[in-house]
Amino acid sequence: MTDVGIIMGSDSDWPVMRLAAEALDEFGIAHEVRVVSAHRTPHLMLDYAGQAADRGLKVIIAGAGGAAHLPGMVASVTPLPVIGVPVPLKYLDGMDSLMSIVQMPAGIPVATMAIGGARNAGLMAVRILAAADPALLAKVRDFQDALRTMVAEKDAALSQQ
Ligand code: RP5
Repeated sequence: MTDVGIIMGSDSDWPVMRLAAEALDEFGIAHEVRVVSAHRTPHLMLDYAGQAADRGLKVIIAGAGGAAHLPGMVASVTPLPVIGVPVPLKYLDGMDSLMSIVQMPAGIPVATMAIGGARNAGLMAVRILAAADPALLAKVRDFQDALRTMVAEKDAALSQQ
């Protein structure tokens, strides 16, 4: 069963979006990866968003750059939670992508990550799934413990300087 759909407006987004896939892999979450463009393949986008829940997906991670309409448009069609990733492009440092995704009208939520924040998108999807999965929730707790340990070790190393 594939739980998470990772979609992006172009294969040029993959160097950023692969971080979401890697985070899901770390937690053993089955996912699919597709290029679905709001502007170049609008009918495919509508089909994908319209069928996602019935196909068994539980979360969609959508990344796009520039005039990044993909996450919001997908969220307007699917009842699933949509996590948006603003992909930084050559100009405007990703601010255009962020603004295109974050300011959604009331009623159509998109959980917008930081510019280039695909790893957190993957981790957010894990947390959403973990809310109804005690075994996965335990893995999230272990992950948090590992972060605390990592910081404590760095703190100890620096304090010995
Ligand atoms: C957006 O246009 C895509 O998400 C991508 O970030 C951007 C540029 O696409 P390419 O011209 O690289 O295919 O829709």
